[in-house]
Amino acid sequence: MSTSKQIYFLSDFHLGAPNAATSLVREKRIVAFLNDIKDKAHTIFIMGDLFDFWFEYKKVVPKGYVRILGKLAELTDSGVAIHFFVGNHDMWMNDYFQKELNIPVYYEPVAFDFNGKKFLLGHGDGLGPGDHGYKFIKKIFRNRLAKTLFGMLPSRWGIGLADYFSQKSRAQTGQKDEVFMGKDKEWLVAYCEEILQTQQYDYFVFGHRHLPLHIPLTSQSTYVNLGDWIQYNSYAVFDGNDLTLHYYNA
Ligand SMILES: [Mn+2]
Repeated sequence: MSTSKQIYFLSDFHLGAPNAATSLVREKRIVAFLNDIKDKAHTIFIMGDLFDFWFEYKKVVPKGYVRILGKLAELTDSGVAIHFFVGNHDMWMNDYFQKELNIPVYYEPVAFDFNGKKFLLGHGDGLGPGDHGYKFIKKIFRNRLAKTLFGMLPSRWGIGLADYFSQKSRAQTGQKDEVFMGKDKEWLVAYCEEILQTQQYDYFVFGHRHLPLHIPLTSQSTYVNLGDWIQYNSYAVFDGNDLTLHYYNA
């Protein structure tokens, strides 16, 4: 890897929420950011919740989002590698990103090695202790039959239903201020510390928390949370040696 080319990490755009007009402003900001980094980026990781809701029917994808999809296509066409981890809001991805955008899609945390540093990457939902209610729901949503049945609904109902639940979960999508609970109470810290018992990683990078965090776990290991693009416009950059948090100011 050339050290002049950087690796970028960002997550939690929640495009579509809370409404088309507000989402479009955010989408344009993210596209402007991607445009800014396109010559500096070797690889870009989008770490989940790109969409507030996404469902791919057999022959049809949801309307909208053409600016960001076009920008992602432009970047991969020009040789920037882009990887996507599904979040809890867009776990119902199929092969559209792979086939149309040449972007691999991951459904679970994955280990990567960059310039000799070990990374564990994931969206971050359902990891660590507790949160049993969500873990149960995640099992249902990840169930193939549930996805197939949802896909059999006319898209007008399916997307309508999704919009309804999206409205209900609006409180989850950035309307409330996330606060740091302290290192002992952050469940992703607990998850990282458990992994470190058996395996060394230099960096753990997750989204989902909607709060930018850069937390040293040991002298050799750091947990970074990417924040979001609703409130923070935050992202992380690996320059070949260090992973740092930044805030985009258009
Ligand atoms: Mn999210």
